[in-house]
Amino acid sequence: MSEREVKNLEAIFDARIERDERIEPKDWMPEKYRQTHIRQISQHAHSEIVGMLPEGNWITRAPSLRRKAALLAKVQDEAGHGLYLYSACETLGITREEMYEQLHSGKAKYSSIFNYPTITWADIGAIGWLVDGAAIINQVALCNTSYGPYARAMVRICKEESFHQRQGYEIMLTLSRGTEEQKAMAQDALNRWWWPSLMMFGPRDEASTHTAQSMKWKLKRKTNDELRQQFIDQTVPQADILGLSVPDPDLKFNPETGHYDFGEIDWKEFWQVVKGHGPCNKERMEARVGAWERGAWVRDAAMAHAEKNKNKTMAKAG
Ligand code: BYC
Repeated sequence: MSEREVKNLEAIFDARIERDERIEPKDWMPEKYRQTHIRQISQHAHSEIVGMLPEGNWITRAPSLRRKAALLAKVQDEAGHGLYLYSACETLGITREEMYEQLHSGKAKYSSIFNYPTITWADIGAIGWLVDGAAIINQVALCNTSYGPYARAMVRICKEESFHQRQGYEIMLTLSRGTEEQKAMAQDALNRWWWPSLMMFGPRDEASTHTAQSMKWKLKRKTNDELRQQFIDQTVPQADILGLSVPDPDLKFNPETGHYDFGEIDWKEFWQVVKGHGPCNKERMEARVGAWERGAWVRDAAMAHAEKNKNKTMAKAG
């Protein structure tokens, strides 16, 4: 294709984005748009799958049958979200195996939040309330993203995610209205999950490599800082209802801006975790790579079965 033809196609593409039209898999798109989407959607899928691990840790120890059933369903939903997202990403021309390889080799990232340990049952409440709460704020904005398969996956995921957030909040409510010990457990979980939850939204806008371009392509509808502020404004009043205190001495409602001012995030910790040196990075990767290796015989058997069926069908037809 000549340079002029590419320029023409780019102009048509930009105009479609401007008109808020959805881009579909067979449409022409700039190579950088495709690559950026592969990066973000696959990392999102990996986050869902790795995100099953900290919660999976509590399935056998949930305090009642009701709690266990709800947690099992939540973790299963997360596997489903991962699958929708891997499928959406495959429409951009990358295979599932390539995506797994990128995760297992450390080339692809996944959300920093899943590199923290789940020490007590209250952590399951805090994850639902804060982590799913942060995820919804990010994902509601993504329901309007410009790439069709990603936007449609997000609509479905958000519906399930809002249920996850409520089940987490209900755990926190029960604990915070329970014994002194239970309330202390809930406060401790909030203390440990608050700052990592704020980090989920990514670096400050001025330090974000991709935000400016992703906003132009309408992949991102809001910036990292805008979403983080929205999360804080929404969550602080919820902590008040629980009677728990947010571990930030600088947190204060600012009547002039109508938003909460908040303290400085420990960006050194954020980048340490992103680069693979968080408390559980090694453990999470070992779990994923181990599952892939242990599952080799299942994949081989499925392929052999498919091959056998294909031969049978061909023999019948022939
Ligand atoms: N953790 O230029 P930036 C869930 C990386 S799962 C790790 O701002 P971007 C759930 C970033 O990738 C929810 N890395 O990037 C599941 C980039 O590095 P690369 C997961 C991070 O993409 C189970 C570099 O830092 N949600 O809900 O414009 C149980 C510079 O950042 C993080 C999604 O994935 C981080 N927190 O913006 C419970 C949402 N932040 O790629 C719940 C979809 C940044 O150049 N993703 N980095 O090597 C997004 O919305 C965007 O990708 C982000 C980052 C806002 C996360």
